[in-house]
Amino acid sequence: MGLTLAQKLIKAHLVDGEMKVGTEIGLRIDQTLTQDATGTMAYLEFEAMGIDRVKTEKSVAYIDHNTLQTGFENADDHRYIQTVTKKHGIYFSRPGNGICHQVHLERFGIPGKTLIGSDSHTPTGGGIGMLAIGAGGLDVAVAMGGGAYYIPMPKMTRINLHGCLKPWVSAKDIILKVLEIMSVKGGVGKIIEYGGDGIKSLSVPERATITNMGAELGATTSIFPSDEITLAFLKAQGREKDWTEILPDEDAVYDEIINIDLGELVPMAACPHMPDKVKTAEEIGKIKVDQVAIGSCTNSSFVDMMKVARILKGKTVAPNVSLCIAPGSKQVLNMLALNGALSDMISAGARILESACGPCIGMGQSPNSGGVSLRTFNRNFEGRSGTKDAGIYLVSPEVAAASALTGYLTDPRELGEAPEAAMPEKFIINDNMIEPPASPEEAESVEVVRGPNIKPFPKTQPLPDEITAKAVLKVGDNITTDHIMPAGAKILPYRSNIPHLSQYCFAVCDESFPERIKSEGKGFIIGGSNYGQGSSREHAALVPLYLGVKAVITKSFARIHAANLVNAGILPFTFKNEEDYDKINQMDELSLPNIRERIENNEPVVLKNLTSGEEYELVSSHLSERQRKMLLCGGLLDYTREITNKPKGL
Ligand code: MIC
Ligand code: SF4
Repeated sequence: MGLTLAQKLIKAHLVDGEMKVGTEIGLRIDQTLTQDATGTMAYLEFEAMGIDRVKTEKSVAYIDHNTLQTGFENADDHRYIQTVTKKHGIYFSRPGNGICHQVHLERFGIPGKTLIGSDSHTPTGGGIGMLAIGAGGLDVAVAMGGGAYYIPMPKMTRINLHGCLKPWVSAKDIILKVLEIMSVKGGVGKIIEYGGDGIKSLSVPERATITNMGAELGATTSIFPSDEITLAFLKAQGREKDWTEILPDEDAVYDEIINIDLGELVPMAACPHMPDKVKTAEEIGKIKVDQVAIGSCTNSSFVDMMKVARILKGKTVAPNVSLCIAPGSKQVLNMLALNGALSDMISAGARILESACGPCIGMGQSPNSGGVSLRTFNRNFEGRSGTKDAGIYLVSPEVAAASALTGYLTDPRELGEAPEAAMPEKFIINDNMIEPPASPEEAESVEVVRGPNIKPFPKTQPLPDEITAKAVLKVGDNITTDHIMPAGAKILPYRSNIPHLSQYCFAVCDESFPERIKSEGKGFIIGGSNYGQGSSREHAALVPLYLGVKAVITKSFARIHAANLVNAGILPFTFKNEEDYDKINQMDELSLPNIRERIENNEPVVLKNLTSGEEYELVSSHLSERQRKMLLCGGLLDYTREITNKPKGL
């Protein structure tokens, strides 16, 4: 039986387990990436492991999220990351150099390699044929130290793209269509492989737009083959020697096959507040727009920006619209500056932002209250923009630029002839903002600079024999990590200060939660399905750990968050019978009797409701033996210390 593309890469990197769907496999990791909002914690964790130099082929730290410096905190964290990476063998991409996923694709990604990143959009690398997976910071720290990365062996989904896109329809519309078909939880436990004759008309940056938003499907990752299109991109980046052809076997077997006719797609948008609430631009109609934001790791490539510049050229942004544009990397921005496209954007009235995540993570440019904002980004969760009642629509660069001119949501086909913008044969290559690490000899004298905002890692404890606590919070379906641990300009500077962050835990759902759990001292969280989707931020586990959350019991989990909970020593269980979710009320007193013994012996887990006298069966079979051992120790750090006999360092 032939292998799929992803199965081939898994097989070539398998160091533990069997390729049996659902069972845990350990992968050798060739490359890692971090960004600054998750990086500080990841490097503190790496330091705590006591390893001198990274063992990966290439590890890169990017500064792209916390670029608004309204106080010393972000700048201090940048200094810490710059010095700690220099010391331990990691490349450092300076602030201003661009968004991690865009720059990684341009300068470091290699077809056929494995990459994990402490950011959920790491699958962007799948656009170049990498097996690129988003992970928690602690997992990235372990991989930098040479440890395997563990995931449940995913199912294989094949999406065949047929034909060609019509004018004004773009890669963003393809992934919005996939989201419409599969939903935000349709990709959980799956790798999505793209194929079919239609992929030949998609350049690497377009493919990367699609694999990037595979994160919104909940997929483990998404991947395109490495073919002549990949070679053309690598050549244009001066890296053709990094190319190898990687295709699936002709007789590969997939668990699911979806066919999409590209010629039938039209411009679309994901409506507030979920990326799968997809409608066509025509269906939504001409709603008035207050803001348009173009950029993010999804749609900030050179070709995206050129399309936008061509649409804006010689026109003026509508008076009711604030248009901001953040080109994805220094390479992109530089090329736009040199070919005059930047000038076209500025002349039209665009507000040019630095090459960084910016408004995508709520770092500035929050819309007006009740405002409508069209964004070429990938997430439109409630409150993520910084304005709780704003309506965020996710759109292609074409829809965004057209709407910025008209002032209302516009199907760009109304504008007449579509702009031509092709991938260049040669990108401008200037890696002067990427600092290589110190040599092993020089590394000893590198001093790691730590600012006062860096606070210790929350305390963990071995799993006790029994846990009794209240259901301090009950939430519904599709809770995102943005709900659990919001981001934005006010909070992001404190990513290395868990006590400070804890005041904002679940602020979007229930502002009184932190106080309530603090006064209880401990608690359980009850959640619906797809709990913890979205961002990979391990803070959504570390902050609950700090506040005393002992277990999270849901209808189902998103993959990265479930792993982060285990890494933090918090028990993640699901209900055997989903109806039991309805039987628990917030503040019921719950108990997990003999929990240590049950986890140790892999026995069924029972949850007692001491308030109602009921009992519910819970599922723990998704926990691997390794994860059960981790939970017994109190989390991944304790487990790693135990198996390597490392002293407690943090
Ligand atoms: C996001 O898009 O939500 C982020 C910010 O990039 C996160 C990482 C983080 O929270 O730091 C992600 O996607 O993992
Ligand atoms: Fe940055 Fe937004 Fe991409 Fe996250 S999704 S990495 S915040 S641009």
